[in-house]
Amino acid sequence: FGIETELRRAIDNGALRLAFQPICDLATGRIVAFEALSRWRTEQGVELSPSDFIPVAEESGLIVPLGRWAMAQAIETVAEWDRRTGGDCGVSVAVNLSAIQLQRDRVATMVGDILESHGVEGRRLTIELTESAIVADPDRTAHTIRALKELGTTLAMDDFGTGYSNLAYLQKLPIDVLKIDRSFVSGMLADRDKVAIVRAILSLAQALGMKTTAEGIETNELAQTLTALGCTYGQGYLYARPLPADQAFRLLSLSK
Ligand code: G
Ligand code: G
Ligand code: NA
Ligand code: MN
Repeated sequence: FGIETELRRAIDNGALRLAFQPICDLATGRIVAFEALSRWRTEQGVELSPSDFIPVAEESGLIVPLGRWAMAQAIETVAEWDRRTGGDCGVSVAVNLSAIQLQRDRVATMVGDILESHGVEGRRLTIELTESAIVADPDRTAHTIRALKELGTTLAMDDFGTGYSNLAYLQKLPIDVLKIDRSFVSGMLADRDKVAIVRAILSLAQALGMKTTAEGIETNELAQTLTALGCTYGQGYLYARPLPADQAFRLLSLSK
């Protein structure tokens, strides 16, 4: 009923869009990737954020077609940017997978099929997972995560430090990147406790041979501090808001 029916129509009718937010190498300032973020403009003209409709999609099972749409759209966009560049456009794309998606063991097959049909290599794709996705069913997800890794994809742990998990999974799973949650990053310059948490995450990642992405960077001062602390990548309004695909490609072209 209601929102669920509308969401089903939105998936079928192309009312969903992806917005792309750049992720930069902090040491060089170069854009290395874009995170694909779903957007839904409803029939009433309201712009809904994923936190409004992903839970509805998960409860109704619509997360399966929605997830397939987002993955296909993101990979197709990179393939399109490659064509326009006349070769490798130089960035990868990051796509979010929710807990329920990760518990479906066919998700790796779905990703592999989409990569293949667009002729895009797995190394051009980062999968963003959350801790809650892993905790929900560790054995099942471990199997799926390894299958995704075998496709050559990069695995990033999103919202790191905000979940309820123990850290044993970091040892067991082939995680490449820890994304430091915005709640620790924004305001850290005026909060010693936040700095302590960020430092601890950076040191943990370094010890485990993982890279780090700081989310929610809004000022140059924050970017400089995080660079000095050894954080690998940065994402936030300082660089750009999530942008329509064409604007994202223009930004990429201008930054070369
Ligand atoms: O763009 P915004 O900050 O509103 O996104 C809110 C959250 O929704 C983000 O944390 C992001 O990880 C998640 N999200 C965005 N797009 C998708 C998507 O296509 N699928 C899933 N599962 N989560 C998404
Ligand atoms: O859950 P995830 O971390 O993937 O969510 C990303 C969300 O954070 C997006 O909805 C995006 O709009 C938002 N976001 C990205 N950069 C910034 C930022 O610098 N400041 C704030 N306040 N929000 C941001
Ligand atoms: Na994310
Ligand atoms: Mn995040």
